[in-house]
Amino acid sequence: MKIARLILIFSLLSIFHFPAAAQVAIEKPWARATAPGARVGSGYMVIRNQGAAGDRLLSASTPASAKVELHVHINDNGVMKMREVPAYDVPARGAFELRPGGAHLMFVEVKRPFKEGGTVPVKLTFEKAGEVNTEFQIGRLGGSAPPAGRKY
Ligand SMILES: [Cu+2]
Repeated sequence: MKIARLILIFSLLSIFHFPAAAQVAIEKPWARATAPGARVGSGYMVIRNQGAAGDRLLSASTPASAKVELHVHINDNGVMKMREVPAYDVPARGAFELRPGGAHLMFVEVKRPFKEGGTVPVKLTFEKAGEVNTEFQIGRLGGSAPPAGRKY
């Protein structure tokens, strides 16, 4: 009886220790450098979901700006506009890509300019994977691709 109970406890523990965060991987997180006096910055990455269930990025935060919003670009009668969205859907065994001209993290009220070569620590909160901490590498001002020659 006692052994059976121990086995039960251990199997329950292994369920709770299942590393949910390992289901989501962040690839090439990077942000554009910001001009002196600029109040907003933007960040990009690829969110890869290795899990069998879809997940959602619900929010992001950083000590480097007052807040971080999830933005998309939409074509409004030929005019590209940014919109805040409540979440990004990351499909099961798929990916969601943030890139210049598309979805991006908007750093609002940056506390000091983002300098090329620096990093921005960002905490991402997913519906299923929970909190994932990552570091955005700062690339060129107005750059359109992740900074080259950097390790991620
Ligand atoms: Cu934006």
